[in-house]
Amino acid sequence: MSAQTAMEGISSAAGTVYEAAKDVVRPNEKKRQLDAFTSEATSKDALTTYFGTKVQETDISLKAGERGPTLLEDFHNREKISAFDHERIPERVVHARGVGAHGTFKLHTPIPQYSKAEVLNDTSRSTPIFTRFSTVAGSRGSADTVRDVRGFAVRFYTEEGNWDIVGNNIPVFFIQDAIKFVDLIHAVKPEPDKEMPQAQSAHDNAWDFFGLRSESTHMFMWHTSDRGIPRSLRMMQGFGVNTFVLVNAEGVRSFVKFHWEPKLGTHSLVWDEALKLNGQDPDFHRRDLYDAIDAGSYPTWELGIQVIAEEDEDKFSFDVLDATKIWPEELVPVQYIGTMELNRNVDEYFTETEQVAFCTQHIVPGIDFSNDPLLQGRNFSYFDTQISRLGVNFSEVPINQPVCPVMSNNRDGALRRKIHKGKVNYHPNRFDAPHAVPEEQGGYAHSKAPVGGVKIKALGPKFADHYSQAQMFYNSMSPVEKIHQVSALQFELGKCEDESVQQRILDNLSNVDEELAIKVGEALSLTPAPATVPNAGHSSAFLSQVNGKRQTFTAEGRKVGLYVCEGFDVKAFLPVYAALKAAGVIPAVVGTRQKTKGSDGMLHKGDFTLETCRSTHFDAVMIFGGSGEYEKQLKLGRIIHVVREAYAHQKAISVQGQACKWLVETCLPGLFSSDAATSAADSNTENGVVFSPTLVGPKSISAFLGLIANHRVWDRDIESVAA
Ligand code: HDD
Repeated sequence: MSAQTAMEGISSAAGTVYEAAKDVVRPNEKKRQLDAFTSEATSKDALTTYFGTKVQETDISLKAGERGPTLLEDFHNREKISAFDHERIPERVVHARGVGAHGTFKLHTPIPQYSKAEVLNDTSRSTPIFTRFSTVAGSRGSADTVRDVRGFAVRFYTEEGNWDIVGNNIPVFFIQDAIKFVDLIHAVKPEPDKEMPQAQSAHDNAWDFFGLRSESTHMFMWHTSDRGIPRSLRMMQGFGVNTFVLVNAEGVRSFVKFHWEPKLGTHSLVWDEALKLNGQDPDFHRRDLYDAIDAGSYPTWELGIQVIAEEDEDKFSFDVLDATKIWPEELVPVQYIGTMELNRNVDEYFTETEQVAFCTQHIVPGIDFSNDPLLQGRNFSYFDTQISRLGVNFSEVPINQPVCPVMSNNRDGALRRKIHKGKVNYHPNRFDAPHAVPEEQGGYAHSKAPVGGVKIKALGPKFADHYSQAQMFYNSMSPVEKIHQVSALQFELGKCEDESVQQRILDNLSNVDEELAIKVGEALSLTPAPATVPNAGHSSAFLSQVNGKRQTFTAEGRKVGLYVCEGFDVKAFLPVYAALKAAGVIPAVVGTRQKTKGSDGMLHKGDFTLETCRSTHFDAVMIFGGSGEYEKQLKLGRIIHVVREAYAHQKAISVQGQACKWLVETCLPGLFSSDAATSAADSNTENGVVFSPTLVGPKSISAFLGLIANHRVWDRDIESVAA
């Protein structure tokens, strides 16, 4: 190919790809576009330098004699080391640790009454999606299961341009005004003197800030609830958090909050599990997402909207522009309008997940910004930060390119790829190229909204209420969630060293709930001040993960560890494996070795050994029996620990054959009735343990699936079992 042809290729690459993409099925648009930029080395490819010279030797550098000095003349050596030296780009200031996946969005309920956005009206479309989940505080290499808010950023590659909803798994934010974001993040990130602790809010500076800015109380109640340690990224709600505006074809504006509702329900780890997983599998969440997608168990979410007509904005006790407040679903129901499915893992982490550059300012006609004081600052910050991470031409990175045509008079800047032909780069010009587009033909026109007032550094009066929704959140929790919250706060504040920090938070907590503050204070040997804003007793039926109206209970997508030893009962094992798979469960076989001999005399390859996983990797465990010397193998401390730990983490357990008696007598003595292990009934269940002394019948399987679907055996007495 001549240089000229190559350049023409580059100059038209984006346009050609778009033209080609128009003719194919829509969900493939982004994939085809990315494929055009993708290369994969095969054994047929020659190794070359960046500039195409074939390389003869890449393992040994050029030297003056076999044992002589290395020569600078070796351009391949220098290029290789130099490229490596510059491999890293600045990690995100926040949300540095993340994982992304591709998917599609399909609308099922058009909303012309609220918005003229095509993506929210055309049900024939399948819009390509890229979603990135993240933690907030940790560095790029930190662990997944820390207590933190999770980022939930979704990009729609619409035919009208990119639309990004850059949200979290918690519907409210710590602060009300973007100017405080810098202080919030400085306070929460590792303390500046010793750069500790990593990926944790459990330190003086974070709680100092939360205490002094009581507007953060509502969000830290969510953060220290079970929401701060999600079971899976597939099992999280997502929220746009900020108030946006929808605009219909008549120009009528409505306030909107965006919601993502997971098909698998909203579930969490327990704290002991989260702590252990940080060491046992720091990639727990990203692995879980990749594995599920690879297994064809595609996670889905419903896109929901809460809408408040512009003229109704003053009808609520909260300010609709205040990001520290939810719009209770009792007052403003969520309307579900479409489904997002994540169905394709990335090919390369860096070029896709690391370089994706979300911006809250990426919106399309039919969507607009409200005066939410957090939002305008965000619109500035995201664009700005992408310039420092990726350079001013970050829009040309393949993952950031829209699937629709792009043409502007912006030029130059570092690493500009596109070669524009022609004479003009300004507007107006004698060719009218490119031309502005009237609103009725799809040009983005900012919606007409009245603006007034004097310049002032202040917030609306309702922003001053910092406690009523924090109270509502706590009041809405089930008893077990309240217990978790007390422990979480005792942990977080217990890690603070400055008593004044602890005391201020306790005093603020009194305004949420005096009893809560007293309980937390007990662990700190401190007494909270009496409430100045007593708990008004309001609650919402939609907030609890245990008994909330939004919750979904399903065994689908759950991981179950099937434990086998040498000589395991294959006849009992095979139907269970098949039944779990049929229910959408992801089973994993754990053996004492990589290959375990079964009762059929064959070697069966497992997914893990007792060394390579722990009970924490699974939602439920099942231990199989066998014949002969089998019981001896069950005496291994490691496998006994699997049962005790899973029991203490309130997980469903199933035992078969000899494992029944072993569980009752060796693993958990004194916790079961004497005939639990021997009763021949199909489906003999006690304390969330399903016993199958012979084969595992259909009733036992459905009892086990039912327990898995419930997420935890919440009423199990775990006091006597250490995890
Ligand atoms: Fe932010 C990243 C979510 C307020 C400034 N933010 C970032 C990401 C998410 C959020 C999910 C990661 C996106 C990705 O996966 O690449 N941020 C939120 C939410 C907020 C919020 C839900 C409250 C409603 N953020 C917020 C404010 C500011 C920022 C008020 C600044 C004034 N956020 C940033 C940033 C980041 C970012 C510094 C870091 C990396 C990036 O943008 O791309 O610009």
